[in-house]
Amino acid sequence: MGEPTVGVTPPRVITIAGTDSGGGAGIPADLRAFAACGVHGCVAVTAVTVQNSVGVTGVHAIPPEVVAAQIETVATDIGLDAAKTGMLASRPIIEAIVGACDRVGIGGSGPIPFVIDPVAASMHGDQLLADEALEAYRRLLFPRATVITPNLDEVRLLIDIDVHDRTAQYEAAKVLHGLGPQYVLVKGGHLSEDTDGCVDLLYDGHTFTELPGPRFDTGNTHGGGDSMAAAITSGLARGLAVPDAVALAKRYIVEAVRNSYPLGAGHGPVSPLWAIRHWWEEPTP
Ligand code: PXL
Repeated sequence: MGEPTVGVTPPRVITIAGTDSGGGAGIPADLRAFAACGVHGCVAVTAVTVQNSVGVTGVHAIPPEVVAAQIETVATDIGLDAAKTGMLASRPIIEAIVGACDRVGIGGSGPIPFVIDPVAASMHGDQLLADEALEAYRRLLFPRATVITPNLDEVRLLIDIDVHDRTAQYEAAKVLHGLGPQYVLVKGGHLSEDTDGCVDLLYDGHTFTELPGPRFDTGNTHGGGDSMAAAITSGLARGLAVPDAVALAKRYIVEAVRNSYPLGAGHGPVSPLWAIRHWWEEPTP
């Protein structure tokens, strides 16, 4: 262990994302992952979702200028070492985010690393993004991204490639990299025919890196993608290079899924705070 860090400001990050009233995905997941990874998490809310473990019954978007103002207000006072996006809801919100990010140096040629998790739908298939906003992801956000982290459903929506095997996963990574991000992480969690476990694929335009991991037989993976992108963001805020931040996040998310739990009648969440289980499982002295 190093020196205690009491009173020292931790790395600062922001999630630009939607709420989840069921507490499993979106901002609740991001903030738990940030806490687990030892960074200070700020928030720009894009939408309020009405949902439980069974599904999403309402989506209420925040005015675009309010989303932009949250980002700028935080960046100009607290400061930011990395940023991530989750559910962005609509094209006008994406356009407002791009303006704010350009003004404060998030992504693109700015100094603040930018993780784009292109959230399009919940694991129940409920739509979290307007159809016309996909084009804004490709044209406005991906060229500014340090790393993008699509799952295979998002790959299909974004570039119309149906990934059923590793070869197609490689092809998807190449096509997505052509849209401008520095790194692409094509997550393999939805490749259920994969007998090798759960292999995520990182590509920087030159080198492919496979990140293998176990596959757990659980329906309780709500918030898994969010937590992983939040862990990558935390690693980047700590100054890690992208491949190291992604490798750390992979180890982190495997444990979060291993510790997932049932909740309600539908899909339960992963456990972004698995690492501090000893706090509540061991008796207080
Ligand atoms: O896990 C993707 C996601 C992100 N953000 C919000 C969500 C979900 C999935 O349901 O509800 C708000």
